[in-house]
Amino acid sequence: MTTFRTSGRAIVLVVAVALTLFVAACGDSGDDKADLTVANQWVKAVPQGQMTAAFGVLTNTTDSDIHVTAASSPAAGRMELHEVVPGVGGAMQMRQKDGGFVISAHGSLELTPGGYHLMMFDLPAPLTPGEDVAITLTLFDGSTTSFSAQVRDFAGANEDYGPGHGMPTSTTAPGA
Ligand SMILES: [Cu+2]
Repeated sequence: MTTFRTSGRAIVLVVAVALTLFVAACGDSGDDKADLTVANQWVKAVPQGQMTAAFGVLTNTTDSDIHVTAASSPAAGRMELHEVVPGVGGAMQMRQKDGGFVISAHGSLELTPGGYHLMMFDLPAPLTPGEDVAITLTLFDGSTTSFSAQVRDFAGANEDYGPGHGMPTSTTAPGA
């Protein structure tokens, strides 16, 4: 019995040490990506509905191209990297950007309504102006960079980041 208890405690200790090392490793890789900066970032307010998009200017301060391969946010069930292209019949349609976004060495990429944007699907709750939304970008090397974007009202252009904008009206996109 005594032997059993001792080995039990030993196992708990080993697990605790392993968890500590794991957390430390994650912390290390999280904050070393200051070479991709984000400016003027914002998210379109959504009083109702489940889709919106985030915009801003991504700037690469390094000597090599940076590829953004994915995005995520606690304010969205899932996110995609989108571009807007002429579709059938000339209407503008948005779709996933093949290979993600590329920000060239010492260059910038503007994410703007009607152009590149960070698409947000399956919002669990409406987004009201003034709210802050956390967004994390994943880069090609697996590292991540996070920022906070303010929710703003936007009704400009003819952009409608809601159901029907070149997308099925179902919130379940194909291939999801
Ligand atoms: Cu989109």
